[in-house]
Amino acid sequence: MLQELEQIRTVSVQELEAAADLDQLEEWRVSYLGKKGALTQALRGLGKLPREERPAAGQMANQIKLALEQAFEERQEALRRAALAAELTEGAIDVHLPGRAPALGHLHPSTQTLREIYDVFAQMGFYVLRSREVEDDHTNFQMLNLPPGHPARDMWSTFYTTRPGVLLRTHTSPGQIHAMREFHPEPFRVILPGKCYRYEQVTTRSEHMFYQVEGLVIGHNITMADLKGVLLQFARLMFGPERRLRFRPSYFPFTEPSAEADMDCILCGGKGCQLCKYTGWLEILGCGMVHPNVLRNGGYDPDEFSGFAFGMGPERICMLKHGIRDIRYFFSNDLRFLEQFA
Ligand code: 2NL
Repeated sequence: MLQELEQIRTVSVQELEAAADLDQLEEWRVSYLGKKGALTQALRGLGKLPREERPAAGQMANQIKLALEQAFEERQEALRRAALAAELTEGAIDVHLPGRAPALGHLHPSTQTLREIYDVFAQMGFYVLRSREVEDDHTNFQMLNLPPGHPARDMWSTFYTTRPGVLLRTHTSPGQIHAMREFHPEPFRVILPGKCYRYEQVTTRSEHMFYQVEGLVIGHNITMADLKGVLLQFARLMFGPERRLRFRPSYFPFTEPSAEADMDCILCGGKGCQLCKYTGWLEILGCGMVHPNVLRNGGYDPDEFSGFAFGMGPERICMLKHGIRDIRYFFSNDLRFLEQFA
């Protein structure tokens, strides 16, 4: 019996040290200290021993029981600590790692160009106004000296809605009508940026949605000289202090006379190159003196007031500035293009 107990002591201590986790430790506890465990069985077997052997065996069995219980608790404590340490290491955050930089967005190239344009005209005292994109035929065409059937309406391929007379504006000019009706009879100068829509073939030079910036100045004794001075200042602030402009006669129904403004080529300075198609000039905007009918429609007496107006495409301005060859890059959301403006 004593030998048997000694055997239990040796083997159980070895096995206890081999228990690698709390599950194995529990198995160990059941197999030695549990109700059917080896030591418990041995203690039960004491009664069957001859009377004289009982005290020594009983003492030893109790010693072993106490020793094993203590060893169990120590091992349990050690394993618990190890498990906690492992958990902390696994889930640990390494505060020394460099952070992940958040992806910062930036303004769209059209918006950046618009803001450069606002800056230039703000310096010359222009307000920036905005107006609706869904218009009526009356304001988009008729008030701008384009009555129904007027051949110049062919210049604007229009997106009509299912409601008669309601359309997507083809230019920002209807916003200028709203401006005149709000400001009259006071003189004013505004620029009016915004999206415009045209039902036409998309090419490298034209989109069905694009921005326009229109300017309008109404006052007493406003002349073509004012128009030329303002637009030259615009070209120089936008493209460089040496820029020159030339004005070519043109036609718009809402201005008379009308002109196209060309700027000397920013690449070759007028000598002729691929960018200016060997003309030395780049077309940057259309302009003219406000037609008397349009002044009248806006609430101004053409005998007392005069004004000039101009319109430009910021995408075109941006393309010239950065040598972009295809307008479709602007609204096709290709990040390889857009991120160059970060
Ligand atoms: C172009 C030409 C232009 C205007 C827009 C305008 C507006 C009113 C009265 C008179 Cl309310 N004119 N706007 C005038 C001349 C040219 O735009 O080629 N834009 C891209």
